[in-house]
Amino acid sequence: MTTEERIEELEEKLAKTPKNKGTETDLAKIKTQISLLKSQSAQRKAKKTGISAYGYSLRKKGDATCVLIGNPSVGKSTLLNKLTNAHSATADYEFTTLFAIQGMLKYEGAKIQIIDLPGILGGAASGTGRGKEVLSAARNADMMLIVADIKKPESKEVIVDELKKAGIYLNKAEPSISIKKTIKNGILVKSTVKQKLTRKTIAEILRIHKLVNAEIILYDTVNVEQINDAIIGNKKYAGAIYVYNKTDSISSQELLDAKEKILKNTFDADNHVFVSAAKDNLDELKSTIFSRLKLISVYTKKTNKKPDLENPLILKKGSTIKDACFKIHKDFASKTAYAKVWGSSRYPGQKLSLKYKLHHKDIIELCF
Ligand SMILES: Nc1nc2c(ncn2[C@@H]2O[C@H](COP(=O)(O)OP(=O)(O)OP(=O)(O)O)[C@@H](O)[C@H]2O)c(=O)[nH]1
Ligand SMILES: [Mg+2]
Repeated sequence: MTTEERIEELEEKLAKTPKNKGTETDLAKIKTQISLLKSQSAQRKAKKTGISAYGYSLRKKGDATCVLIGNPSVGKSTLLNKLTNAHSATADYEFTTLFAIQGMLKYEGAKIQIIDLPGILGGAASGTGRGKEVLSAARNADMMLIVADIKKPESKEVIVDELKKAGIYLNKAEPSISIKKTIKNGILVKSTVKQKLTRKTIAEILRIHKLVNAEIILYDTVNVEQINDAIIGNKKYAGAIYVYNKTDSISSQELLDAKEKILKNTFDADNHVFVSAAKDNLDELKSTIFSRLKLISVYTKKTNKKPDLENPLILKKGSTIKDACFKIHKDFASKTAYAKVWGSSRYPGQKLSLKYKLHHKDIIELCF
């Protein structure tokens, strides 16, 4: 029996098993066996075909990396050229871009690397065109800019689906799960929150992965799939912005109707941006990219000097004064006693400890 046949057999078994509390462990076992077989088969295929992101992936640079991904001819290269200093060839025929091309978007002092990828079609994840290589390059990015033509908005779903098949989850928080192999005592299940799955079921899942002695700590309420993902470790969580391009090619009434239809059933309207790469200045898209990457700019100043507004420190939202010190120089954190903060502090120049969480556009003066 081939792996594919075995997966099919297990999927049939899963469909036939009644879903209730009494069958929870059995269902979890079948799901886990399917996950395991699928990941083994994917690994084997990747080895055989030598799939790599060669020619499609570029080294990460700057404060964060975004990729432009979508069907051919939706305007990805036009967007890259407009957002950055890059010159990626654009043309009105499909598959104009054949390799990854990069540019740097400078916004609020941040340098955001944008990578233009070749267009992909439905079926990319299972090997249509150069789809697999493109999806594999997309995995490295912090954020996906999923581009669709406003006249074919449903093509966004095709791309989301392909990314999902390639193991990339969009705009979802990664559940916090820690798994450690131990030397003895079997399987220990710990949880800081209430779980729907029983300890017995969770332990069975680990056993199928051939973990005999291990400790699993769950910091979130999780399902079988999430535990499997954490053990297999081949899933990627990334942010996504859905960019509907070529708004100039339809009338303003058609645009209103299209927006209403697209946003009607979404929970995350903030992640949808409507642009004309040909006509707009793309300010809204730039600010959405910056805010969804959860970056903040923090300015530094020296004693009795004005702050340096030209070269802010770019930090992840939630960063502390200590993180800011590290970004300047790795030795700075141990040398700094406290910092004076202007902006989010209670009063200008308030002295705050290294644990203080900074906000966008704060000004700091490090004191030794
Ligand atoms: N009307 C209009 N045309 C656009 C817009 N953006 C891009 N185009 C045109 O659409 C065609 C395709 O644009 P590209 O930027 O090459 O598209 P792409 O997504 O990079 O295509 P591939 O590299 O083939 O995947 C070109 O003729 C562009 O001039 C837009 O906002 N409005
Ligand atoms: Mg292109």
